Amino acid sequence: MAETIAAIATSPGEGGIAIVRISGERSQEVLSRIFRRPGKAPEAFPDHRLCYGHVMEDAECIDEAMAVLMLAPATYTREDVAEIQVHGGFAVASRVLKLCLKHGCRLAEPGEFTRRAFLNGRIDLSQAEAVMQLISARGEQARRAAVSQLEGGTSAFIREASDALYAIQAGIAAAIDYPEEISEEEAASDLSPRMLALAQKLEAACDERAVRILRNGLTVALCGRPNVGKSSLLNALLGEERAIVTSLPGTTRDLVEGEISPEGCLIRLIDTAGMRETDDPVETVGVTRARRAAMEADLVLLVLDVSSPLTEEDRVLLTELSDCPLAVVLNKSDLAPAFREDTLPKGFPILTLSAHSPETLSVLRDFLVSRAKVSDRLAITQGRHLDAARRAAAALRDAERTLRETSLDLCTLDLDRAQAALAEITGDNVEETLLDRVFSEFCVGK
Ligand SMILES: Nc1nc2c(ncn2[C@@H]2O[C@H](COP(=O)(O)OP(=O)(O)O)[C@@H](O)[C@H]2O)c(=O)[nH]1
Ligand SMILES: [Mg+2]
Repeated sequence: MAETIAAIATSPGEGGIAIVRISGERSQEVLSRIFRRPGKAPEAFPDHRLCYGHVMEDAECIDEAMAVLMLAPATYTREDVAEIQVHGGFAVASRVLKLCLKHGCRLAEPGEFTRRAFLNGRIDLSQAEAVMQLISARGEQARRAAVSQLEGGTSAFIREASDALYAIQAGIAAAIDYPEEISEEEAASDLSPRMLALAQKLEAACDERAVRILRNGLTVALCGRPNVGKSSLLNALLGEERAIVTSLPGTTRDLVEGEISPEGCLIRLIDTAGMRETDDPVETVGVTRARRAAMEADLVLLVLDVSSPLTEEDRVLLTELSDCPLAVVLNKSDLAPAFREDTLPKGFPILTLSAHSPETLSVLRDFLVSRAKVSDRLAITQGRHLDAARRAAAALRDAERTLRETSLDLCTLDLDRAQAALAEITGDNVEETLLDRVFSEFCVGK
């Protein structure tokens, strides 16, 4: 951390401005060497104030720019930080970065600014990860969850669990140290329910589906036999002609994807090849892909054409897909119906609409939103945390069993394991390798 690091903090490509960020002890010195303010001495740079000037390499002007020096500790990394705002575009920003490197900065690794914020104690590990989650958030719902984690939502939940665990560990230690005052039975009858309650609380916070939806959105596969209107429905939901629609069966042969975000909930729609027996080799691959998409989806919409009688293919699909999270869409409601809704098997939602009448789509949109919404009060919103919390809960259950069946002494090992798993989430005493893994997923400049 003794090194001063630099990176382009804005995304590559053309934009209004690009920001080159520097962090470390030499930030002020580097800034004063490369940034000139008209009529001002280079060393008299004010703290936390945006200044106008020019980025200079010797006598050459690289760009007209704004710069700010922020002295520690009130900075992102808690080190001295300098940021130079230049005109957006790769040529200018990379030239300024090169200039910083020439003056002794080292190119920052992915996530290194945030890693320093963590190592300097400004945020814990789950908050550091929230930064990246926030950057990659697609949709309002994912943004809200990331901000809540950044504000310490996950940390508070985990620290509370960790405190409860410390209290249990203290109870065990007291029983071991004072066997004449606290019998093993007394200790077990007091502590065993507390271990189970804590395990349960952690397990309840582990909502795998919610975590997946926050990360990827709700994945919805549009399935059905050919010509029922799957592609028309995709296009109608997207509001654009994404997939090819014709009256010929077998038009869609590959997966066609699109995204919508009604009410801030990201929904990934996947249109598939109509499922049928076919000799066409291309279509066969398409049908295999369609099946896989259905198996992997969070929700399968089985589209039926209400204007023609149910076919054997429809019935087979109804059975075949009944193991998936399924809803049936009765499409082409603008035409005269050829069968009645109550003749369908029971056990899944049925939505009637027409891909040709946009005003009928709101039922489907509302239904998708209801499936894509996750609780506002999720304590755990990331896969890594979910895995660690599950391990902590499992270790607590082991400890409880050991306490009942074996001995006080041995259960301390399980409790230590539980505590270590919780510490992985907040990043207390974690190993370098874990940090490397977490921060390698960051972008450079953050
Ligand atoms: N009348 C009517 N025709 C529709 C509707 N949806 C689709 N179609 C027609 O049905 C045919 C097949 O549509 P398509 O979207 O390609 O079906 P897919 O094979 O399931 O993807 C096309 O001629 C569409 O115009 C609808 O809601 N009402
Ligand atoms: Mg199609």
